Amino acid sequence: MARSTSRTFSQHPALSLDFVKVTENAALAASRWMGRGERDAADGAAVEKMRESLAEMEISGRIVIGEGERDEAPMLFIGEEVGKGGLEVDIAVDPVEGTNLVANGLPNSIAVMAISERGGLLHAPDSYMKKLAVGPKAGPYVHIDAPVRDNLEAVANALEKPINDVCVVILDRPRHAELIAEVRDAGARIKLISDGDVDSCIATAIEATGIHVAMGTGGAPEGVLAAAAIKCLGGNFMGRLQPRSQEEADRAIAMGFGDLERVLSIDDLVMSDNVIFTATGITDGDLVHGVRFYGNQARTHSILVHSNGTVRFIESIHRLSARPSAR
Ligand code: VTB
Repeated sequence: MARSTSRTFSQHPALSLDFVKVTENAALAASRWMGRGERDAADGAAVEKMRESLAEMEISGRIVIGEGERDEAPMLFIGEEVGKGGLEVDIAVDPVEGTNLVANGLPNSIAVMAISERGGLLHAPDSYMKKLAVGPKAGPYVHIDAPVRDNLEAVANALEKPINDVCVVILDRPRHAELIAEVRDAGARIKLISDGDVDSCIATAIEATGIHVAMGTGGAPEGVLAAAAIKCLGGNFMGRLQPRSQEEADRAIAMGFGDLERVLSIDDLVMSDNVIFTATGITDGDLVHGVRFYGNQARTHSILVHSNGTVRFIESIHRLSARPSAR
């Protein structure tokens, strides 16, 4: 029977575990493609499983961040309705965050999903976003428009560390040459990543990952996904759209972004206080382990964060003989 739509997530604790199954299934499917050099196949497999799993859920879900527009994406397109009916939710997905990482067997690829009540997640255009992510302690002391050195000093102070213990994650792209030079000049450490900034942004908000700041420009939809988790974790995330072309700028304006220069706070990106975020590792990463196959089983590792402040790391063992479709 469909659940009442007037309830919230907190009244449906079991639902959040169902969401984990969705990213687990996507990660299991994508992991079969690890290192095979076929990013689209990895993505396709994960998308299909994610959609199948969402279809089983007692939700009236609407995809607000997905695989693209209806005409370019056969599944999990923006606006697609998912679920059997029930709690009305908006859903942001990235079935494989880091398709190149999976294709090359590199770390930090995850299957990701954020869920909120209707209207709770910014409909980010498929464009770039300048990002700044930090954890709860440093959260109040940084600003995306502050000089890099000031932000890093503020983080070091908040964490009671010397600046040369602070680790900043940056996507390894030519567009970040100046940023990298500024971070080095300030004396902080850098971890350059080839892809997958959602994982790194979230890692800033979890102690003992060894990652304290994420900076630079990456995908805007990925920014909303990361912000959803960071909001639940009490950290801070700020963004600013960075369209790559006039066409992208026009599109953003058509989607309702009046002022493209505007700083997007975590509450602009994630308007709801009622959010669930889940990610399952495909390859090993800073947040979670990747899928490991052994015997006739696969082990997945996921993170589930809830806006009530609970963070769960979930290790699941899947008997593959009982899951023919995951083979
Ligand atoms: C960004 C980043 C993602 O792809 O979207 C990047 O946010 C694409 O950037 O995490 P480039 O156009 O510079 O390659 C990811 O790394 C993976 O989706």
